Amino acid sequence: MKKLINALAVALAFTGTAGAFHAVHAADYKPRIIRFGYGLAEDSNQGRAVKHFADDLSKRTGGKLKARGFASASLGSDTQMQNALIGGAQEMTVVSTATLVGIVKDFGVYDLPFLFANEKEADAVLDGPFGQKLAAKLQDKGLVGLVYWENGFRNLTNTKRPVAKLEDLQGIKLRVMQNPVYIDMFNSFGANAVPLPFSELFTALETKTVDGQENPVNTIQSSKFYEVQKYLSLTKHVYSPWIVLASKKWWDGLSADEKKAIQEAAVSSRDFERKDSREAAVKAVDFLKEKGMQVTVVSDAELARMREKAKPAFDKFAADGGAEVIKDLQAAIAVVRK
Ligand code: TK8
Repeated sequence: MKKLINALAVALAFTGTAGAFHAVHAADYKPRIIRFGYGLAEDSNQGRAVKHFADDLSKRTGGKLKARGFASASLGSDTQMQNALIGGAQEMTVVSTATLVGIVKDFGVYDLPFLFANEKEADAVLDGPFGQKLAAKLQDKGLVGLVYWENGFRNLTNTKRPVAKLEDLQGIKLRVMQNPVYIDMFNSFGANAVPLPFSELFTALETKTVDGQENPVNTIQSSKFYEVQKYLSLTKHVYSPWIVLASKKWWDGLSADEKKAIQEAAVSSRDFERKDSREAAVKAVDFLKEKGMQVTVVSDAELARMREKAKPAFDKFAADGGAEVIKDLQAAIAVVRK
């Protein structure tokens, strides 16, 4: 190493040109600690992907940029972390896009039920112009949207009864994300929708403040909801994205090299996370059965009824300023389906 430095010093002394200087230009990385908060357990698809991001970023920057993961909402719920990022008190987070509606209303569009037919469609739309344009709307609000991760298709759990059809949901107190589309949708299904932050969900289920909830099977596993929930219905009613965010206040103070390294590590984490989540989801249903959950596969005919019932939620979102973004999303999906 010393030899190399000497050789470079000699080369520089001899040439002294800007060109030679450029050849030894070290990337501009300052030692930084990045607090990266997230809602799920460390041992979850979210936790594994945060770790992947941290390792990847450290490798790219010779250990200068260190992301430190804070699991289980220890830095706050999704919405609290969003506000901490806006204020500059926290550098990064990953949250459900559904919890961003208080900041950019259009994010509610992803929550309309039965939009994406499969993960491939979701990836193409989220990574393509539609997803990018929507993420860019966060900039004015103090957030930088880096990449989308997969939370996954959401399924229902509860303690009351197996849910095989709409009528079975009648009167079930169901925790939903703090988002009007979810509230309207589940109320229209006959449930009693109770908006709560995810960080309060396990306790709410345990104390029977609510009877049920809905989340992807990976989360039902990693958050141990099987300990407090008996019935699982495979409804796949919404494909739910997560979005990785940086504080704009903090981001604006980074060098171009630092931004580039973070962006590249974020893309790497996205590819890792989607693959990892999909592999885990294949095994999760069997795991949940082994833990004693009773699994109901909801028929296509019933899912079509649910879709029909959710129409008022669609219409309300459209009437509330969402018509344009629904149209754009449907057009983007149509392009992928061609
Ligand atoms: C974790 C949440 C979670 C989401 C929810 O912080 O709230 O139900 O699905 O993944 O973002």
